[in-house]
Amino acid sequence: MKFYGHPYSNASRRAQMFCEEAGIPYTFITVDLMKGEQYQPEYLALNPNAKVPTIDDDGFVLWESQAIMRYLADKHKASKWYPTEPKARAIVEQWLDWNHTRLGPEAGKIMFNTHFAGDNGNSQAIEDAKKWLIKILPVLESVLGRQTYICGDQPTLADLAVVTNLAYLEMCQYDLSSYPAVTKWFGTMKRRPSFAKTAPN
Ligand SMILES: N[C@@H](CCC(=O)N[C@@H](CS)C(=O)NCC(=O)O)C(=O)O
Repeated sequence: MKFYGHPYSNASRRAQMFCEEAGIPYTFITVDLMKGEQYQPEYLALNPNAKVPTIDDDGFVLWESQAIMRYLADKHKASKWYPTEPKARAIVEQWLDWNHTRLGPEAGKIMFNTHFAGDNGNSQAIEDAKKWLIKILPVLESVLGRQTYICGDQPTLADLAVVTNLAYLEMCQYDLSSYPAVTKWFGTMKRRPSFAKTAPN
């Protein structure tokens, strides 16, 4: 399987982390976002959004990091990571959607305006995102105060997806000290070999 990604992309990282966790073989192909390789016609033919990640699984092309995770988990029968029982699966879906629609956009804004935008970084956008995070992170704190992982006592796709956004916040020196349960879980997730293996170098 060809895996098109970029080391600093949190979206790329979450799907790559899952490949590592599930032992799915892949060849990582760097799409150099800084050089604009995502706009090359060959890449746009795979992913018209000009974003990473994208996979080419023996001719089956798929983009959107969390869709990639779901597809690979189903294909490789990784039900530990993506349960098949309807209620257990629905909870994983709930948190994946939460990650994509609530946490991800704010973490992305902070990361983009701190590290990627250079002199064009928008400090107001960072402040606005921080205001949203004050509403969003307590939701995570609450669930992790009751159980070890986001969906229960075992990590699932939701933990892999969410941890990549926490990693973005950490890269921006975001202070998590008001969230002890999140901090503890983040430490646990960071000790997984898949986290080190996919770290930007
Ligand atoms: N919702 C998409 C987001 C993908 C995305 O935004 N990727 C970023 C890197 S994190 C990207 O490729 N950006 C390149 C650009 O905007 O030019 C997913 O989860 O795969």
